[in-house]
Amino acid sequence: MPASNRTHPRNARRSTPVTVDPATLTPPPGTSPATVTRSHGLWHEIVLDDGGDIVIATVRGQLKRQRRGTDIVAVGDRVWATRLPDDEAVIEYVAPRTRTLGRIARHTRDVEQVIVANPDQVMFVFAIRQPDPHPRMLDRFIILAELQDIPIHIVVTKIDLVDPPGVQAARDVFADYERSFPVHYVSTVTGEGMADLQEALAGKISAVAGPSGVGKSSLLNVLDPEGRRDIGDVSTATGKGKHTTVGARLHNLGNGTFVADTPGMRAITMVAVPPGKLDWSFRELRPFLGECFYQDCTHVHEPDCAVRDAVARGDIPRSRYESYVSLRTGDEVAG
Ligand SMILES: Nc1nc2c(ncn2[C@@H]2O[C@H](COP(=O)(O)OP(=O)(O)OP(=O)(O)O)[C@@H](O)[C@H]2O)c(=O)[nH]1
Ligand SMILES: [Mg+2]
Ligand SMILES: [Zn+2]
Repeated sequence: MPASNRTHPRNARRSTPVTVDPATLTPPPGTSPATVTRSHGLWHEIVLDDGGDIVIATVRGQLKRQRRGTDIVAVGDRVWATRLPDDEAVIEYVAPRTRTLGRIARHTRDVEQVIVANPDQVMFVFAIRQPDPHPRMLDRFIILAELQDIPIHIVVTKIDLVDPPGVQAARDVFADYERSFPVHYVSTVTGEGMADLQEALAGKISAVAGPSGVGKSSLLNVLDPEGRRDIGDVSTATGKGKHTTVGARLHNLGNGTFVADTPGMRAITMVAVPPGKLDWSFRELRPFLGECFYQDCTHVHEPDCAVRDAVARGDIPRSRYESYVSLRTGDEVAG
């Protein structure tokens, strides 16, 4: 929009003009870079790069009109803001996202719900007990991350609860996943595995996601004892946490390490996988795609299927293949 269009007195009063053409968008002069650590609808908590001050920011009205089809500002976003008195600020610019962990819009008119913006990786957290691991749910989480090109780690918590306690018994349950993903076995009670997890998180922005009650907030409390997080009580009759986390939150662990705690995710289990993307989103299948006799092979019943041959040889874990088949033949996946 040319400057001459900004003659309305209301616009003239604005101290920092915002360019409207997204192609030419750059942070307006005089604004300060920051990272969004909490997002609450109309207001956002941001941490300024310079000095690390935490301020509460609203979003410049003009920005709201530019960003459609997605959350305007989400936890993890890089923003540039004008500081106001009283630890307040106005967000003037949001950098394009490298990637997002979100609930995928089913229709083009749907608004994508961003859970965490710009994660370097995602840690999918499941407990070995209380609640029992749910591999089919994990498989759907994995699809979501694969579709959005987010490197995946799996974190198995509460390894103090298996008999005998420790890594070995838990490893048997997640052996198929170890073939394709880094799997970290931890206990916040004994501290086992926590150093290894810390190493995987160092210097990165990680989204931590998983069902309610698996111990996501507990992990954060061990990694950053100064932060105070609500820990749920899974001993209630429903098995659901009482102090369940509400809304994603980015925790600054220092040295460029950020970890986003997210509320227990059941909703993202309903993944709308774009047609043709399902087999690719199971990374174990990728080496064999395009090798089947039929070009449009679904790898469910066709003869001369390279995927089914690989399963028979043990080159693709059978449980992961069965998960693929149930999604391919079920009604939850379109195409
Ligand atoms: N035995 C054992 N219990 C744990 C461990 N980690 C967490 N817990 C317990 O598990 C329960 C749930 O922990 P939270 O950290 O609140 O779980 P959450 O994943 O943040 O749950 P939501 O916020 O509801 O998504 C609490 O009672 C914790 O004390 C662990 O390593 N071992
Ligand atoms: Mg929590
Ligand atoms: Zn096939």
